[in-house]
Amino acid sequence: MLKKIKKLPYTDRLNYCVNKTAKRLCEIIASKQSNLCLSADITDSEKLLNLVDRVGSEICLLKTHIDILSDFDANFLIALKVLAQKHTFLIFEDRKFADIGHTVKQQYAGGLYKIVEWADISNAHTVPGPGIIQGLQEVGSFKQRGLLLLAEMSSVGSLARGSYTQASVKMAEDYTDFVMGFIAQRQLTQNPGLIHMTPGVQWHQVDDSLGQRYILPEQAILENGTDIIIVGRGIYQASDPLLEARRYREAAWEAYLSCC
Ligand code: S5P
Repeated sequence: MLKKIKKLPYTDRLNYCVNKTAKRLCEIIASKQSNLCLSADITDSEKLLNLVDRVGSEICLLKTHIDILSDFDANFLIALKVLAQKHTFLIFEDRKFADIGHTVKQQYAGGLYKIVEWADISNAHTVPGPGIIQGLQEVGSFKQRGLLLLAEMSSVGSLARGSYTQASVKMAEDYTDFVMGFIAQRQLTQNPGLIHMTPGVQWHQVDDSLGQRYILPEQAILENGTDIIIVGRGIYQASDPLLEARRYREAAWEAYLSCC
């Protein structure tokens, strides 16, 4: 018998969110009835923009890996922002910062990508300790950005588990004005103001050849209690990405509603 985790509707959850981006995300989720994040791991900017325009109606959040684009230029970001407005979704740059505060601050604000200028959300490993949050916050809170902590990973043999995961939860709870939630495989805290996002979600495969492990959308939400599913290859490699995105959105939304 499946043990369901109880959830509040997103319209109520936003009242518990301290971080402004988390609140905004809850509003978008509720109005679009979508707790689906597309992981658009595409290396050609035109193909990426076409994909996002096609499936934008289905997603609350778009996750990018800006450094895999082979033809990056600033116009790409302008076009991406136009699509984010057109379809009403937020942008999450999956940068996975992992250095000391002083260094990540420069990586977040500067370099080629100037992530803080355009990404509503980014994420960080907790391995360096709370200094990484403090460094990113010095840049990000000024623009009311949100940070996700990688408390767990989807891949086989991940070291992010047990006391590491627990310490990451404590770190999030100490910085709720900037940290808006987690990348994790399951719900880690009862605090409804922190949002859990789960990658490694797919219907058609259980793994890939490089350690990725997949669970089903229903499993992620009903059994594991996550809030948002992150789907990449399951959508952009489908013969009809829009249809497939719609199926993931509907499944994830129904699953979430049944927990409320
Ligand atoms: O634990 C993790 C954390 C992340 S952010 N496992 C992951 O797979 N990811 C990211 O989610 C990964 O970098 C990739 O962009 C996406 C999963 O893509 P898919 O094609 O396997 O769905």
